[in-house]
Amino acid sequence: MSSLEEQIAEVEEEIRTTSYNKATQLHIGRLKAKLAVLRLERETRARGKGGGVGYGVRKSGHATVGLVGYPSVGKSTLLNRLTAAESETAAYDFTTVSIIPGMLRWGGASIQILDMPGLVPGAARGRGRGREVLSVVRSVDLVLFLIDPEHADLRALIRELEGAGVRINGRPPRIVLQHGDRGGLTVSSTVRLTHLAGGLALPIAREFGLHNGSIVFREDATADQLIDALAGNRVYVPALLAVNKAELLGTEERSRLARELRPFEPVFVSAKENLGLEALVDRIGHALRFIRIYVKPPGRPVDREEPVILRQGDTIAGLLRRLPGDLERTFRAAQIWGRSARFPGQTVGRDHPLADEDVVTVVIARGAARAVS
Ligand SMILES: Nc1nc2c(ncn2[C@@H]2O[C@H](COP(=O)(O)OP(=O)(O)OP(=O)(O)O)[C@@H](O)[C@H]2O)c(=O)[nH]1
Ligand SMILES: [Mg+2]
Repeated sequence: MSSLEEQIAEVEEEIRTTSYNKATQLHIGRLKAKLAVLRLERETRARGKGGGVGYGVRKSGHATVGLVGYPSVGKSTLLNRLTAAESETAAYDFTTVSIIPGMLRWGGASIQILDMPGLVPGAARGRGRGREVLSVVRSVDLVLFLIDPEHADLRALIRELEGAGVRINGRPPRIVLQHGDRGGLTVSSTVRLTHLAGGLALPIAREFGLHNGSIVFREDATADQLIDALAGNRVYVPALLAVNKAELLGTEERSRLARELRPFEPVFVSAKENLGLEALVDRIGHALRFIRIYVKPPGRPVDREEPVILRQGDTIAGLLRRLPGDLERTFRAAQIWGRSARFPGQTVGRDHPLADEDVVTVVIARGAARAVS
């Protein structure tokens, strides 16, 4: 074990064994910050070694889903059922040793599913193919956790992702940080702070080397949230949960598992017996929040046959990237009809967020060749 690993293990151990109360609050906050800084250092070193770079898979389709679970829960069997992929499956652990992509159609959208090596505790330290899996997880649009009745410890899986800076089903904390050169550190808030009242934020910020500047809380954040804001490299990924090998479960066992797994609402499936897969695909499709955009070329009717598939939150800029021609350069404005329009035919710019079934006409700069045809 390198000394960095030892330091990480020591701090983890101290956090685990210190009981949390008013008197230890400050100490624990500082320890958590220290741990986060050490983990960042580990990431930086790992990147320096170039580990896992060749592991990258080309993303394709309209969205990418990563299959995450312990070894042998049936990830590859599921991928093979859902797509035309042929990922090796076997009754022993670590059958899959690289990232295997498959493609799934849902409505008009194509969804890329990535089968991955099984995740084991200690993945963030580089156990198994952990580091590579975690780096892929950071880039997917949705995580599909797969567990089975014998490997049902979802919490430990989530902790593993959290240790690598992945936040499941969360959103970034509403904290605004500003670095300065001098004058010390000021903390202010637009709401009443209960978790970090009484200057608790300062020692945490110092662990990250933030000594000058300001922290503005726009929500009653916890120490963990402040640490996330300070670390700055967190990714926020939505996730679904499926329980495989469900043909082995009776009704009672299912309800017990479902209770334990709250707030997740697991989909029970059997990849082997082909059960529950349609429901699972529907959940995946909905979770990805696709929207359909119809293009109306200037002076011509709307093309209702082939919508452009985007995702909720995407803007005109995202649409331009999907259309043929050099629209990103020649774009002048867009006209829109539909739910995102304040009035029919509203003129909007690149930053305008689109809604499902909007109709869009792209207006290009005069003199530029007509690109939308
Ligand atoms: N009973 C039952 N067994 C299944 C089911 N799905 C997969 N299996 C079996 O579980 C074993 C492991 O399946 P894999 O698909 O290789 O599992 P994996 O999660 O990809 O495993 P790793 O690649 O090693 O991480 C195989 O023997 C499968 O036949 C299922 O729905 N029910
Ligand atoms: Mg596999």
